[in-house]
Amino acid sequence: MTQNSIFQRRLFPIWILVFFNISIGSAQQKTNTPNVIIIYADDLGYGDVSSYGAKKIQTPNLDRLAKSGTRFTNAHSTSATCTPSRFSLMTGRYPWRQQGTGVLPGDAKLIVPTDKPTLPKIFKQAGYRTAVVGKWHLGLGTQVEKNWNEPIKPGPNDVGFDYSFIFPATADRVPTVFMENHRVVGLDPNDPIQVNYQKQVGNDPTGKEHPELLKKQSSPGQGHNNTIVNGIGRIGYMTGGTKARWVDEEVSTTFLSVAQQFIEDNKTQPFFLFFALTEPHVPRMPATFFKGKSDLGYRGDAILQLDWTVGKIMDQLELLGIADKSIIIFSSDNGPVIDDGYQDEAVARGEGHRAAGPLRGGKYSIFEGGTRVPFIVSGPGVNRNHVSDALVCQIDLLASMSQLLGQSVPKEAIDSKPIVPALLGKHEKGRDYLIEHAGTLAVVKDHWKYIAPSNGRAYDASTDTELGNNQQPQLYNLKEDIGEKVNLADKHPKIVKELQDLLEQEKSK
Ligand code: NG6
Ligand code: CA
Repeated sequence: MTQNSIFQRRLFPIWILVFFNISIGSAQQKTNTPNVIIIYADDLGYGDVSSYGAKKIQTPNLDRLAKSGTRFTNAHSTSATCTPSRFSLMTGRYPWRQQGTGVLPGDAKLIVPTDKPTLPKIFKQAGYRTAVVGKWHLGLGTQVEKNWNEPIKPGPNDVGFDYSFIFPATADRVPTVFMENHRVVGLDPNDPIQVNYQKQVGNDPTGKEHPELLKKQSSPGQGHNNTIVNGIGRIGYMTGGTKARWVDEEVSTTFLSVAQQFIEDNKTQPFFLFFALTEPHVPRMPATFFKGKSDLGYRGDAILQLDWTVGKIMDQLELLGIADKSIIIFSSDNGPVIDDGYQDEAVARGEGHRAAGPLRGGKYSIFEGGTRVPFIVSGPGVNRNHVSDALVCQIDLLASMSQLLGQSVPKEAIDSKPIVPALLGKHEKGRDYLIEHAGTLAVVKDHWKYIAPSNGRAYDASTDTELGNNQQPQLYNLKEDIGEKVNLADKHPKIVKELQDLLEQEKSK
């Protein structure tokens, strides 16, 4: 007999019912405020994970996560690069609605509005402690010119995170320092930092002038020849802050230990952690322990390090006895790229490994390889050992977390859909359609994908990527042709028109 029916039949005196009600109420409270950890990889492809079909690399921890939850086959970032995908994850708005949301330099100003709803603010409103640990790449401060030796505001702490431990942009962009809350970590005031993306500052050697100082696995193929830090040429110039500069091999374990400390500190109260990993983005410089472990070069080794990191978080939740109260959402900010501007042997050593799996294109591409990424959800209320084909997007997390926490979806988050049943793997229907973005735009609805005509290049030789641009409309049947090989636009003008209209309607919002 259920507790409800006991109540209905009034078998117990009222005071017992009242008592029961209270305890049921607080139990519900508990399950309605699960901890949420988003683990966000950088440039990890659909085919880089063994549960997604990778054969040449094994990711046992991600596979364990998939087994304990739901693995999505049709999940997306909004965009085929980092900054725009993160922008939409934070705001619930497509990045192409706002100017200046492309890949940012390391000295960019903050692009997330401080006065609008954000994903972490949803959690804060529900009484959670919130943190971001890892790659930020959404800008800092109010302008490009800033003093890195003083607190820099606004930043992550001003858009909803109680605590932040980040690096400002990417591993290949200066400044190569960590920032805790508003400040550079470990900065010696007698050795101030200066950063510039226009011209050289100070006397630090550059990759362009001193290639002999570069490590073999990190010599630049494209760009990446400004200031050298740890034998790696970066994008942008910096000087000073010598003690504050990170050691590349330690970046990942530094983030892990900070993330674990945050989890430990908040084990008795609801928390939201956005754990933004740097793997397998360039420069791939895994901890010594992982070097050579994958047989695929440092890119593969970085993926093993990523997988190990995910396992460490899962183990910690178990040890603390909070795994059954914690939802882990794992995904990647965009698709894979093998050569992203360093000669790190990823191309030669990665032969036979299909980082995008069966998908065409990868990072930078409007083909599915650009935005269709691994996406795994596990935790309380999530269907276990399940594979879902529902169409879901990271942009939906804002609305869905509002839904999960019993809040109304903020009206500003116009592109975010509340799809909790789909995200928990309990319903196979996700969103109705999705706009994908990589310079040009595409619409995916049911099994059809329409790519809007574009004058952009069809192919980028430096990264060996099919960008997917075409001056003609493209239409693909993803059910029969996941590799987007056969353009059916001429055959199905009505479907083309319907999706074009849908795109125009979305653009005019
Ligand atoms: C490109 C960089 C690439 C990477 C990318 C951003 C060169 C030649 N290429 O401009 O290495 O940093 O920007 O990647 O410099 S993302 O994942 O943060 O979007
Ligand atoms: Ca990325």
